[in-house]
Amino acid sequence: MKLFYSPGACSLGIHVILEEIGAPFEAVRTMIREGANRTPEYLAMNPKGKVPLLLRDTGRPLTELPAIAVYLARIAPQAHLLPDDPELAADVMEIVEYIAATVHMQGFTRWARPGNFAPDEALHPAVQARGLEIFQDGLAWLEARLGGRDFAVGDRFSIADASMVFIEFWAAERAKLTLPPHLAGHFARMKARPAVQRAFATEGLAL
Ligand SMILES: N[C@@H](CCC(=O)N[C@@H](CS)C(=O)NCC(=O)O)C(=O)O
Repeated sequence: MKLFYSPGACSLGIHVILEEIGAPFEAVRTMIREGANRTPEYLAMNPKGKVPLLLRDTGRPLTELPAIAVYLARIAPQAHLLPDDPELAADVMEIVEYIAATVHMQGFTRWARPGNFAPDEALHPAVQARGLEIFQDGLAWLEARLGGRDFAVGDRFSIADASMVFIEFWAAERAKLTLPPHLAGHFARMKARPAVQRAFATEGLAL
């Protein structure tokens, strides 16, 4: 398998999952800043021009973080990254989808890429302010949901925890926010995991 990632982008969540399951994969650096996600070769694989992109062993591309996360969890059942219990699996997906669809796309992207939402630069401060509000609402929901527990759902690491890693990273390192206490503890526990450390090291991110 090949993972196309940009350092510190949402692809970090998939990178962590790949390291957790321990399957052989190649991490292909695709710098968004340099437009590597917009070359004809890349667009031929992913016309959306986004990371993460997973090229399966069959050569078929797969996009969208929740879909890739579920795929990886299903092909590596021994890693137990998506619970068998439908109640717990639904709880995991509720978190993964909320992160992907709302906290990321509605919140963080508005703050980081206001031009995607309003071509008029005069509107960018307002777009960014609203994005930050949505992002912070997301952090508050995740904080309450996590409570004093070690993992997002149940008593073991899942694709929900991997998804929380890149949100916590963005909050602490990109937006320079102070993480609320439960998320701060979760982020620290995640960063102590060898798989997370390998993903950060490959992407050149400081722990
Ligand atoms: N809905 C997609 C969103 C992917 C996405 O927006 N990725 C960002 C990086 S975090 C990206 O590739 N941006 C490049 C661009 O918009 O040019 C998913 O969940 O995988």
